[in-house]
Amino acid sequence: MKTIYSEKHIKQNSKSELAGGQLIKPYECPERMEYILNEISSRNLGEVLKPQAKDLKIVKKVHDSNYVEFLEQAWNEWKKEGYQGEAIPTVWPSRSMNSVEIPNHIEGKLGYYCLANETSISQGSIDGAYEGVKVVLTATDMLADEKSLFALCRPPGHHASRDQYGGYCFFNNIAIAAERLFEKGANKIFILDIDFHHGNGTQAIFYNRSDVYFASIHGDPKEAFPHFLGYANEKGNGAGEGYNINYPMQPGIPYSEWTKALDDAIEKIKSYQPEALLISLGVDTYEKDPISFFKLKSDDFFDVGKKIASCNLPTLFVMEGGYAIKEIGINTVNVLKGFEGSSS
Ligand code: OKP
Ligand code: ZN
Repeated sequence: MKTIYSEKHIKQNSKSELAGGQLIKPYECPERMEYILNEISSRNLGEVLKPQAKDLKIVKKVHDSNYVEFLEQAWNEWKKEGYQGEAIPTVWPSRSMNSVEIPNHIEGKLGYYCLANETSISQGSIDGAYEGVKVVLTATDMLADEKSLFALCRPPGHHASRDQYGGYCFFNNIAIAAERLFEKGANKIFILDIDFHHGNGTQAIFYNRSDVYFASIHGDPKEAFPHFLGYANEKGNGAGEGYNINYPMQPGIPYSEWTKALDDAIEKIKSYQPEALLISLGVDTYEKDPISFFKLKSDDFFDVGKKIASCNLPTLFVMEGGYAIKEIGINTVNVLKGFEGSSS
């Protein structure tokens, strides 16, 4: 399987994440990519190619233009205030303040466009996020000639909605892939999100549509980020009703439990008969992940890939989370090798 990767993801190199009441080194860090690339090369997964130049106008089909313009200016506006640290919001339009006005001041804008404030914006954050978009567009355009591809995106994308960032995500890479396939004439796409966290952004973007079926297996939002979306009763709306399915799962579950949800999702894929399958591939379901609570073992990831392959569809894997850095490469490549038929 070919991998598309841009070393320029490094432009997103924020130094701070607000976690546990402290500013810590972000879990979502550039080194994650090094471990994955090393494993791809040592196990001969396939070629690693740079992204091609792509027209980025498509970003504004998935995201609101005012959101994109906000992101492009946010760091400059923050600096102009003379603030010394990275940009972190401090105030939100929360339930008791429901004005629809968008503030002018950067403090207000951050609260308007941000859904979770572990994600600091710094110089280059958005340039880094655009690299992820180039990677996913290049991979999507190659899917016509390849059975499967790996878009090694960083930063991740599945928490970003049309007009909100957070959970380390700015642009929703996998939603942009789906949009690109529609531009090229596709009629039905299935997105399966196996990251530990609910893909709230992807769900929200396609919630009213029947031409994108979204399924997500994740930590129960009662117990896990993003906490305010991802319940089993969210089934889609209007034309989209019946085309969204969530599998919230309890803390501590082993692969034997988790994979029952995967089996159910695979049945949904087979009966929907999409033209392509897009996988939000997070390996934070791993037992040693520092911010998650499932108990998948490294060897289990082969079986995940094998089951995905049983759908027999053009398949694009898009990298999302995974924070047990030493094992992130092993776990990711195990999924991709499992897809290709290996079990060790
Ligand atoms: C991004 B992706 C845990 C706090 C969680 C944000 C997690 C973002 C995950 N104590 N903070 O889906 O892997
Ligand atoms: Zn995650």
